[in-house]
Amino acid sequence: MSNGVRATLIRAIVSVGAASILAIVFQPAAARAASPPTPPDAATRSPATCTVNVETHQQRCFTSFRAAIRAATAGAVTDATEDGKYAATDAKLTAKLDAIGKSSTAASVVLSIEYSVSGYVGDQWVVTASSGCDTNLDEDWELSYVGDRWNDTIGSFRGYGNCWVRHWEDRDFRGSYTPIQGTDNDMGIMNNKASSIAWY
Ligand SMILES: [Ca+2]
Ligand SMILES: [Ca+2]
Repeated sequence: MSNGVRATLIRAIVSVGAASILAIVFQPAAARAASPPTPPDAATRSPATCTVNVETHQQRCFTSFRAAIRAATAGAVTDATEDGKYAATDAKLTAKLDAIGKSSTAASVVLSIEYSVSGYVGDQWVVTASSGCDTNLDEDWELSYVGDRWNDTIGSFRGYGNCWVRHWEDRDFRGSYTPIQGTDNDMGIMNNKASSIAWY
């Protein structure tokens, strides 16, 4: 084994060790029981564009991101892009979803949009609720399991309204977790690992 290979191997081992220590140190406070979301009927389109409601756990998949956003906002936003690529960096869409998220009269609000790939690309999963997040950093909504379709796939996300988001490595808010963030285009060691999520 050359010195270069050995150094790389040692770095890899140290890196894994650090991740394990993080997993041990950052244990969530409590596990909360809830049934997982039901699987979507048509999530095979690529990229898949689906919605989930955190209260009913109902998932629906759509033929375009525009249609998904129309449904997620109960018809309030009809002009999102067709494919949803980089939607997290779309200032006009962000302003509309932020306003709906902070509204007390909206029928359906978007808590966050989760992407299967870092950089806000890949499959899109639009998370909705009947109301948004408040301005206190207490927990407002949670999913104890993201469901088999989205488990270990999330690579980037953006929260809307007042919502900030935390992702856990394991279901029931266990294992390593991300900081509470408004958005993240690269989830680092938590890339493709999230199994439960909470919104604050
Ligand atoms: Ca996981
Ligand atoms: Ca809150």
